[in-house]
Amino acid sequence: MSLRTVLVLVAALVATSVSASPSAPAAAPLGFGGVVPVPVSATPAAGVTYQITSSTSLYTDVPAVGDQLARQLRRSTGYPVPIVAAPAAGGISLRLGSVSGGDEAYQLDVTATGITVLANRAAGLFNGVQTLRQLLPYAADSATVQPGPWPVQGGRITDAPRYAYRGAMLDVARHFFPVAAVQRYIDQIALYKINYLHLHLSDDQGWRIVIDSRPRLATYGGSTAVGGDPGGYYTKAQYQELVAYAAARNITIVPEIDLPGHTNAALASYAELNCNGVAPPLYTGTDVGFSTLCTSKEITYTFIDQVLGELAAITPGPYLHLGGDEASSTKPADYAAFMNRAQAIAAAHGKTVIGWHDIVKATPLPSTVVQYWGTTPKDSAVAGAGRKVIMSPASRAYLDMKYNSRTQLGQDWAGLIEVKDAYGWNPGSYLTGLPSQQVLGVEAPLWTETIRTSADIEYMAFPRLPALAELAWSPYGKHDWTAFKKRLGAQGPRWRVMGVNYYHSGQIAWPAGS
Ligand code: NGO
Repeated sequence: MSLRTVLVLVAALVATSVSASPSAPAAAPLGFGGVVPVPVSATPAAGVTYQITSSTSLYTDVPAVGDQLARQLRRSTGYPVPIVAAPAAGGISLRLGSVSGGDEAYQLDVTATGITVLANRAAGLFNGVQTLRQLLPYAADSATVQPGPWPVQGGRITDAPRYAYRGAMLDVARHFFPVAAVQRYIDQIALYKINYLHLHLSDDQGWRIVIDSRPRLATYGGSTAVGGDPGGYYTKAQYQELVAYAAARNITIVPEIDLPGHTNAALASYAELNCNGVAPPLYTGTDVGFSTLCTSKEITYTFIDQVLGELAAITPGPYLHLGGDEASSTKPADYAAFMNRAQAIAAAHGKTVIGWHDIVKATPLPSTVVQYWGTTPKDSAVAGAGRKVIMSPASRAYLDMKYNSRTQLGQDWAGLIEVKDAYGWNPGSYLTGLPSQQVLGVEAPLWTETIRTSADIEYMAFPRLPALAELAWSPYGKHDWTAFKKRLGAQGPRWRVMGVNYYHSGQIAWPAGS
């Protein structure tokens, strides 16, 4: 036997005895310091650790929520994680009960002998599970079996949202994203307790939802995308599949039909919608403000009634978004009269209207929600409208803005938005003169003129979307850039495991290898 062979054998023996030794230090749990959005209160129990093992079972009062967690744990740990009919000692329990803070609140208790998530409603249990996922080792988010171990920091977290509306928007009109791509994004944003996904379903460049009474909208109006890229549209069944997929992840779909501008795809599909009765060609550029429905024709309102009626019928959520932005080819008086009628039509179909903030130039219904997308905090018309407001200031919340001048994707008309800029504002006091109780929440829109793939979506959304999610969820008293940077960095290894293509911002100290 050569000296080299002996050395290799000795090394192998040492390695075996070290890994088999009962005194080897247990892997440290991640701890409570890496959770985004930061919880209202998180109290670790020093030295207490729970271990997920091959005998861990799961009890749940809400099967849909428990099944998702069990499936994820089975996938990555390889353990059976059976769903049991009664809470078992040593297991994980997701239980309905009473906690303070409303439907979305939860309490998470981790002891050496079990994990319990307690909530008033399914939504709260789902939120608690998202927090638990972030306490698990990164490998728990893997799609394949990993070696473990699976320690979880002991202690208690109590949590509830600051705002009822925590949104993301995906523009599926400028570029079309198939069902699977939208589902992938839903999975990613659900981890950060986003509870609304606004789909921008129509614009000059494409119409993306089947309307049975107006079939050419999808088949012709949906055939194009920016730059001549492939078009596409959702059948009603596919849209409903998305609604259900989102609902299972505590996310309500908000469909948008942008009116009366941003309508070239509709105008091209039906000549009668044009004042001159002539259909324009399909459009694949990126200009805005050139198209308008013919506000003086009665057929226009029949059309809107058909579209909104069919859309409302397949949308269980409370909102219909009517756009209303950049209607610069519509005369101001026509715009106001048109938007007022459009709101009444949406209301007649049982839905609450959301409009981009341009809608304050019409007469927003008392229930209409105004979505602020400006770049200056001094917008007195919006602040003074007396309506609920969703905050999406373009210079902070637009995920299509570049991070810096070298960013390949995106635009810069509202400025460059590094992670610190996305995080560094208070939605409750941003708009001068808007009382904080009028703020319904925060939404992070992703317009897709330059965005073509899931990898592109992820690069623009991560890590800014979690920053905006924290503004929407966490109490402002917890707002702290230095602490947030650390929490955000802790997401990097998880995104790597999940295959999320994120921007490695130089502002964040990403853990090695992430
Ligand atoms: C604007 C415009 C959209 C663009 C987007 C690009 C709103 C509400 N209307 O935002 O059509 O796609 O900017 O950043």
